[in-house]
Amino acid sequence: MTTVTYIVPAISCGHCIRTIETELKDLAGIQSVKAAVDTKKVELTFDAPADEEKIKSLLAEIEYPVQGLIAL
Ligand SMILES: [Cu+2]
Repeated sequence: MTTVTYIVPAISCGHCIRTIETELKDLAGIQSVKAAVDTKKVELTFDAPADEEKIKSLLAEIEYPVQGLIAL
């Protein structure tokens, strides 16, 4: 299992959080998603077949592009 934390500056309210969490949970392999308005971060855990490329393209498609990765 892999854990990543992304910076997603477009997060601005609870609706953004719900959209991001709902869309990402539909992606095969995603184990958990936690998005936060105050920090504009999305923390994810995933296994194959999900990978960072798929996650980032999905977020870009729904207008929440990833700006950076917070190294653990
Ligand atoms: Cu919003």
